[in-house]
Amino acid sequence: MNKAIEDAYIQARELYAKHGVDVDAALEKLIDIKISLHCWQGDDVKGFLFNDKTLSGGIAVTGSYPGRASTPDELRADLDEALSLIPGKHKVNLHAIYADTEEQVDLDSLEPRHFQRWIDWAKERGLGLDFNPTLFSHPKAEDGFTLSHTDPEIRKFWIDHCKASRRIAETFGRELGQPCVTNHWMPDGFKDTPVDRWSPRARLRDSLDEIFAEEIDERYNIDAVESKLFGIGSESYVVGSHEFYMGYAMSRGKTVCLDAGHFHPTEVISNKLSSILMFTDQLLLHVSRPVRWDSDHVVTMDDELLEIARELVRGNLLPRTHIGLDFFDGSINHIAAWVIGVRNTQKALLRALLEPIEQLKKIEADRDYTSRLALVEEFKSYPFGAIWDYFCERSGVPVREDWLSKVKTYEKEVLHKRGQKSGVLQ
Ligand code: RNT
Ligand code: ZN
Repeated sequence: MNKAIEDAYIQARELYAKHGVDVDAALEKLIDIKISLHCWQGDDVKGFLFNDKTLSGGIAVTGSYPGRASTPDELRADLDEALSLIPGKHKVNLHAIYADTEEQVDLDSLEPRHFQRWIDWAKERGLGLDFNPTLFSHPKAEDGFTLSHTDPEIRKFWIDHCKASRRIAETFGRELGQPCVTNHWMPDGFKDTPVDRWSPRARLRDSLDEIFAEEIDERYNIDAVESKLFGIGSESYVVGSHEFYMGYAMSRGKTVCLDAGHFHPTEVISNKLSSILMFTDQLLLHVSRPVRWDSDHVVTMDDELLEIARELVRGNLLPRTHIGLDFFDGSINHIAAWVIGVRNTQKALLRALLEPIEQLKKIEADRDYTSRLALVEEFKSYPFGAIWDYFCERSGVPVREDWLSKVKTYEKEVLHKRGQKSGVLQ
């Protein structure tokens, strides 16, 4: 243990202790919080299953930073690199198009064996896996509708895909000894104002009911449904809106997924956590950062991230919340994007864990709003950085920005060679 880091930690710990905050206990909690790293940041949401890797579904990646992963082995190597720079044991979130197989298989026929190499890789490392059916970037999703399509044949294809996905997820959960969260998101919606808002929603409800009718062991698979306000090409109407999925999840015992970028520009998800978890067992978060719209920027330590973390800690909601990241930035190093996003999420959680919550709650109950504001503001500049550095050092990962030079070295030694191999910037 580096002496300067340890000394700074001991000093900081004393400051927190004055307010009754047990820093060591906070670190014990932090080390147990799993973040799900979304594989799709590693390759600009292209996947491996099809030759035509044009991204559709109203989501977009901009940038052509060289060296993105273009094979499952490359993606796993990049994830290994990212995970070596992040404290703790985490999960990896796969999309169906990331199947690792030489077979020509369509989405409705995917089986657990097509993901065996992912399972083996995760098992070796003690990682969990999460899963997503991919209801976009496919000819059968070309006109912007999938599970709510007017054509029963097309609906059936996507229903079969989602059923196949849940079986794959169940296998992940059973094999890895920790539940897999399967998130259902689809782009269905209209660019312009619809005449009939009802029928697509009724069809989506029925398709989902058919998918979930198949018994899947809940110890291994947790089903989540993700709402959205609008997407590119679905600006006027999204079938799976927030109200739709709130109702669906509540009535069917499913898990709501809140994506930070899927609401009105000034609407925040932090204020929704205590309401939803008041009435449901679990929640899935897609931690993302909208910039003016659902732009899926890399997560930074902004006010909303801090507020999400505070809500989870103050309400003791962490045991019932699955935290996943969801952003895709092709303009910077793909691995750095993961590391920045995860480390920020962990830092925000640490800051929340270091607040004197009981003291603040009492002050608020006593209506001493002056002290509430004063203390919350003072706590913003308490030396959480010293605690974070100690946590990183103790966890055997780079302290502060030291991780960046590792990513730069990896870029030079591994990623640049990929670019050269194909002769183009990918
Ligand atoms: C899209 C949703 C969804 C996707 C991933 C790739 O708006 O946020 O979660 O980002 O499935
Ligand atoms: Zn999302």
